[in-house]
Amino acid sequence: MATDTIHEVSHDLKLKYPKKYKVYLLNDDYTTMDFVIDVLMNIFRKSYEEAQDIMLEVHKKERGLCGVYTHEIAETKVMQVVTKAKDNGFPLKATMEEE
Ligand code: NFA
Repeated sequence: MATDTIHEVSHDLKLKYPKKYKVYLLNDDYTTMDFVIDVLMNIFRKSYEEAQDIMLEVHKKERGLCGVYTHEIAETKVMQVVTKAKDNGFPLKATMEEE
């Protein structure tokens, strides 16, 4: 019966929204401002203007929000930051926390 079918479907399909995670860049004394802007544009897909604003926020306030992502994407962004920073000899770090 059609109504049974609809009932079954609505009972079985428990849609859960994935948790979201905020990714922050952390300030340090050694990473250059230009490199942080490069990271924000190429890993976090920000415009030059947005990247400049976020970089300055990190520089002045010790951390700045770069984006909000699902767990797997947030983890990947954090890894990409550390890898790119290490490759270029900078100690730049990123963190993630549940929204
Ligand atoms: N504080 C760094 C400097 O003065 C710049 C920086 C900004 C580093 C944002 C890390 C994050 N060279």
